[in-house]
Amino acid sequence: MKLKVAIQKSGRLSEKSLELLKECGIKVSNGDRKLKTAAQNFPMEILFLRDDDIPQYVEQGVADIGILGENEVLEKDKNVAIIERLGFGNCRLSLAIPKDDVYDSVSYFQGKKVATSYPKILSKFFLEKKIDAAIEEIGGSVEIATSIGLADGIFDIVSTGSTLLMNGLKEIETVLTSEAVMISNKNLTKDKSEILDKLLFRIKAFKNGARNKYIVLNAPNESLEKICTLVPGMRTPTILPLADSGWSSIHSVIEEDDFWNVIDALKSYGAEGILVIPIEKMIV
Ligand code: PRT
Ligand code: ZN
Repeated sequence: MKLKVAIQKSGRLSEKSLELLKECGIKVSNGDRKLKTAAQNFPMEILFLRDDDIPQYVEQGVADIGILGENEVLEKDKNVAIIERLGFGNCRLSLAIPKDDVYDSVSYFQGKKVATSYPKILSKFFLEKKIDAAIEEIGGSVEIATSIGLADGIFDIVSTGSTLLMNGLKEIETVLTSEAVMISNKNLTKDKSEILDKLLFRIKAFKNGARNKYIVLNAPNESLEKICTLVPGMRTPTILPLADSGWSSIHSVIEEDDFWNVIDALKSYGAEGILVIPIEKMIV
């Protein structure tokens, strides 16, 4: 029994998707870019597909799970479950118009025409905002649609914004923020669900590791209590006496997000010799 995983064949998410599997200890060789390949040390088969096809294949059970942009999942609107957010491929779906046009509100689009490869998401947005606009569906190069006179505005994926800038456009509404997600067929067999649980366990350990740092520091004993509340760690911090009496070494784990604030506070309590070390995997 193998879990069939669909990932993008060649595109922005391909490399990161394979990297994620690698971080989960799963060995995949795709030297010759086949349509499918079996993992060497995990009950998994990998299918390499266009991202547009992944939702449908997962719905039909051709693949059991898939990795692709959330934008694509929402646009295709298939009967699949989003089971994990993966933290890469971040982008947004935004409306943009010629940079010299005056924009006050979304009512700008009333009676106008917008070009996009994401007609479903856009029409839902216009419906919610009660805007009556024409949607021109095109397959690619959406950013040139206004300059060639095809549309008044565009709705497309934006990451740095430099493509818009180069095409004389400005971003005026973010409709959706997106990242790579894992989707699953809703009727997996018990055997396949068990393999998926193993995979998700490993993904979580990797994500936790990436989000946290191991911290080691020396502190005067009189500040131990305050410092322990700052770096509570997974259960409690480890405290070891230093040879120098009156001082201890503290070992703990802190989150990347409040990293610098914690460091500043630690210093103010007299901590020194602070080492911050990356964590490869973290099982809580
Ligand atoms: O061949 P296949 O159909 O599989 O691939 P594709 O061409 O449909 O998709 P691909 O590989 O371009 O993108 C796959 C996914 O990556 C998208 O569905 C998004 O979820 C995600 N992603 C993240 C992006 C971007 N960032 C991105 N910047 N997808 C596209 N872009 C485009 C953007 O539209 C713009 O034209 O890249 C260009 C550069 O963006 P700026 O804003 O940085 O200039
Ligand atoms: Zn695509």
